[in-house]
Amino acid sequence: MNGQEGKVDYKRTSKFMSYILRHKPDVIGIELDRYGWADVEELIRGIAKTRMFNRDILEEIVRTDEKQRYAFNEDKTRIRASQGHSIPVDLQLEAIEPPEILWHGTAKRFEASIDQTGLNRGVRMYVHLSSDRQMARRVGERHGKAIVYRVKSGKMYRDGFRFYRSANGVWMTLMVPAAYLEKETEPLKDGE
Ligand code: HQG
Repeated sequence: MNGQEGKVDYKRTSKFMSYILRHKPDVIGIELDRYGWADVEELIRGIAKTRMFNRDILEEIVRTDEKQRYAFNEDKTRIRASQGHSIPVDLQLEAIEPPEILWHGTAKRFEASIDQTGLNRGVRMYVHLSSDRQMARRVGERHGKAIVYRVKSGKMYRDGFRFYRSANGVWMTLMVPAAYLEKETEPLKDGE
């Protein structure tokens, strides 16, 4: 394939892009710089080796992504993922004060472990938290039957933990000790 044939599967291509830009740029033989940026031309050439891909498709994916996962630099010669990395990159985010409460959705089967050791970042650079409880539930449902934790982020901040907010609005911190977690038991009300 030369990148011009076949039908475009936007969802799968976007997932592949996430994988490249967050975890494994070497699958298409490219490198990210220390800030997580990939060269747009290199990315296009690399992805087009195995599937229909070109600049228009890339721009469409970036523009329509429901979580705004990708960001171009100013002159659109470089692109990066706004969060979710396992590769250690410097997203040049400043530590800022979080809302008093943030949310984390996860799988019910992780509950016992989380209750013991708190939230760990696992393979990613940060634990990801949401300001939106429903969004947290959806994140949890990716892993199976979901459970949602209420994170006392304001208290954590006052106790010296650092928080960052990604370009697409995801809150991030290195870890959440169990003492700052409460289980969300109330059913969702309209508008929450
Ligand atoms: C869990 C998506 C056992 C943690 C989302 C999570 C997010 C523990 C899983 C972003 C644990 C890791 C990240 C402990 C944490 N014991 N399990 N002590 N501490 N865990 O996918 O937060 O759609 O790496 O609860 O929207 O689910 O890809 O993290 O369930 O922002 O753009 O270990 O990915 O964004 O799973 O998701 P993940 P996550 P995208």
